Amino acid sequence: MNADKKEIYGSRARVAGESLKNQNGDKWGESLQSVFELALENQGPERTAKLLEKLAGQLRAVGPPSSGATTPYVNTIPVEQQPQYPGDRAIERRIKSIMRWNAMAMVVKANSTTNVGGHIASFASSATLYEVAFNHFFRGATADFPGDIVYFQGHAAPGMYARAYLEGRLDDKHLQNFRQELAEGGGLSSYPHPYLMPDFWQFPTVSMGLGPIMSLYQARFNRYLQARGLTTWKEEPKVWAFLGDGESDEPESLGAITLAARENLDNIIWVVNCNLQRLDGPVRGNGKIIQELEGLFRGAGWNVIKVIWGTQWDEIIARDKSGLLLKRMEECVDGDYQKYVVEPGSYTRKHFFGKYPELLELVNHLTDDQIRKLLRGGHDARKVYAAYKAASDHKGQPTVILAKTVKGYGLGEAGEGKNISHQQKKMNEKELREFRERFKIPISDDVIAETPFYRPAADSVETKYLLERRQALGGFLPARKVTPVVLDVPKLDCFTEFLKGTNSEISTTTAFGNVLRILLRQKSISRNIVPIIPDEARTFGLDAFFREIGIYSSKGQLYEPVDSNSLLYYHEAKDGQILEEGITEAGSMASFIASGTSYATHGVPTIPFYIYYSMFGPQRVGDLFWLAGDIRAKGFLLGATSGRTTLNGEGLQHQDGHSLLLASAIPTCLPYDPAFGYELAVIIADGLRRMYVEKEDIFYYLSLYNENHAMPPMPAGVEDGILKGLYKFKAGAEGKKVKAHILGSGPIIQSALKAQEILAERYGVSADVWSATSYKLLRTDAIRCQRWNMLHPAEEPKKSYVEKLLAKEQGAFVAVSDNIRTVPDQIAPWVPGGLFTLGTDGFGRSDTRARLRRFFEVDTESTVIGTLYALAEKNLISRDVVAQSIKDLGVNPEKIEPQLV
Ligand SMILES: Cc1ncc(C[n+]2csc(CCOP(=O)(O)OP(=O)(O)O)c2C)c(N)n1
Ligand SMILES: [Mg+2]
Repeated sequence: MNADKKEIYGSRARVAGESLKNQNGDKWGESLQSVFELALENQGPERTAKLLEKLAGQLRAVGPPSSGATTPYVNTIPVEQQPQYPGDRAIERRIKSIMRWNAMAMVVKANSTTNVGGHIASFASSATLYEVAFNHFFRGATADFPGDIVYFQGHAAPGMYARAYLEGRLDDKHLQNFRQELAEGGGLSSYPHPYLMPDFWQFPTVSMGLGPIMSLYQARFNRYLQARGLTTWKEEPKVWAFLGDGESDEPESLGAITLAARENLDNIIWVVNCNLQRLDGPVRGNGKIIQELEGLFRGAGWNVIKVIWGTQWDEIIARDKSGLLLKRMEECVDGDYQKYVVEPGSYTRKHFFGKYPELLELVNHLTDDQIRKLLRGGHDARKVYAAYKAASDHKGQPTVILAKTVKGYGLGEAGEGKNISHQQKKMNEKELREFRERFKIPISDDVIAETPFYRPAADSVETKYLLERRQALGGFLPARKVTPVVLDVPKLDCFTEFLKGTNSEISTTTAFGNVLRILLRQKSISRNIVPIIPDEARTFGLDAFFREIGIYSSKGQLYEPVDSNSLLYYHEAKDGQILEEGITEAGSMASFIASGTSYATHGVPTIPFYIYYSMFGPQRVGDLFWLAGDIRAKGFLLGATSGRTTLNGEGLQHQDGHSLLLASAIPTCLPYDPAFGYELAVIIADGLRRMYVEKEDIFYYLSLYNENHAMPPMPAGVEDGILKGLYKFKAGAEGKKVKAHILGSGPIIQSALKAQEILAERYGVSADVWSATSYKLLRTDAIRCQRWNMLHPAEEPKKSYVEKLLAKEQGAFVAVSDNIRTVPDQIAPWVPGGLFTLGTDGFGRSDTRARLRRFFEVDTESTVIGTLYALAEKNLISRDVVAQSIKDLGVNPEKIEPQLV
């Protein structure tokens, strides 16, 4: 605006203000309205919004707190700003109807002969939300574009299968075997599971909340990859996440939304399908989920687009000059809106419009049936398109679209809007006929009861249109394609300093830091390494990396850090390598997963090393650990400050003795409990080879401890044993009559080594000390052999590694570790003569390591006593020796028992 105009407007406003001094509120309102309109016209909406925000700020400073978080209960995009719909709505509607049928038929058919379950109502409510995106937004992968990243709502999976069927990617047999994956010829998995359908699904979403949080960290990871020059994309992919309104109650769903705003992630679009219902009933019967979410997202700095009312409402809303309609829309709660779906139009006329008789005039021209069919925004392709377009074009902020829909849309009596609709899996013949009529599916009466699938011919208008749209957008989706990229990973000889041992006493956590430093020096992979830390780098002594490789920050470092004078200052940089996540184990796991799957998502293998407080691993975010297996993530999880007694002062909530067991339950996870630096090097070097050269879809879990001790050189020939889970570390004294074996892990192997000396010196026992690096791997190998033997009784039985290794060993076997006994007990059935285990069952507490180890009976003295007891149990020594040792070693036999029940 030029200066003259500014002057004119300024003085007009002052004059207007003066003349209003003695006026009533209406006049003030009109006047502000005209200033507002003038501002809009001359300054445009964005600048006007800024000005209004500034004024609102001033108001807050002087006046009562204003809610300000929500906008009226109408569509965010006004009709005038709605773009033309670019597609052929009639054909798209037909395609969508066919998908609705097939998605429903798949579930009904499967449940007619089995009890495998499935969901109809979720996709029924979100079909338009997906179809508009499939026909106009989702971009498939091409040579120089990795494809948009889409998190499909898990329960809408039948809809995605129905589309793939029309696209010709799935056939009748697949659909027939929905949820029957073991049927002949294979079947379709219940939900998005890349582990089960590795060419199709990319992102598991069905455990509510995990899709949403992963999508946020994925969008941020995409920025990280670009900032570090690891991509060559023609354009940036968008990350789309579809979630349920009920799902928004999961802390993982909303707990990280500020990250997206803080990082200006305009590459992410969330679509919340607000059908107002979850599984049992309404999401917010007594409130309005859309308004609640709007307030939250706006407060978090997101761009919020509400899609509440369909096109037919436009003229009704336009004719309401009194504001009463909006008042009515706002005072109704979601429970009311749900009721309007299940009742006839006459009910809505009477109870919704009829509350204020003036409103009845607005719908006088509509029949009851027409009132019933007034669409909600999420079912109106034009409204949905407008929202997607605005979201795609929006800059500087993430966008959430809150789309109002009807759960079970189109199911009619069978479950539209009903509280039972989530669980609906069956439909009777009458309901099937109604569905067919409503969506005009050409299926005849004589076969309808069989719910046959319907696919238009390859040369039909529908199929041609659908394929043409996907071709124009780059290809099919979802599709998981792995580009075979092999990394040149370092060999073990890079780690000579570990193989030779160290003179100084260090912990395995420090040893890991040294391994990481060596890896970061390897040109061939250093760029691919992604260190992830949730605010614990100093705890683990890794803070030197801050300066060395920088902390990733999209904004660089806008301030001078307080420690800028020190060598190890807190260094944030636009191309920083470390993902310093702050205190969020869930967010850090989401980053681990984004990095650990970038080989598949982007064809760019990255190697995550996520190091965290062991106790806050699988126990805290176990569902994400499990998902890491499903999604075929690779990388290293490092549970530091591990061990119920090794982390000593922190007490009950921190001292971990069971993560190894929890991690053992994940099929693709290799859990290790290394004792020495060379074991760590062997495991990591081999892990790199298996994951990034052999391309195995596995990941590693390593316990790291913070106790310093000597790191011995690697004995010859133990590599294979380290990797398989057990090897002899130090043979017992020669020339003793009685033989025993102590299996030790982590720092507690030191108890075993000291016990070895005492046993030889005082009790005449030669005890071999073995390093048990992975009980899970030993067990897996053993059960595989056992199973093979069970099924091949006539053949030469196979022997597992642990059986072969221990076959010729004499005497008693004892295991000791800083974990609960169940960890070593995993191999007990295959140890000759059984295994006696010492461990840290029970709650931890704070004290010195020495006292804690005595308390849990994993110290040297308890290991001696335990070994003698195991020998006495086998009648290899007398019980008197055990009694004597208890006295000798000063252990109180009446001491309290650590585990209470
Ligand atoms: C973590 C977790 N808890 C519970 C469930 C069981 N569950 C599956 S769907 C569902 C209701 C979903 O409601 P909503 O998110 O609103 O999705 P809609 O089907 O209504 O679109 C529930 C409770 C789950 N899948 N994951
Ligand atoms: Mg819902």
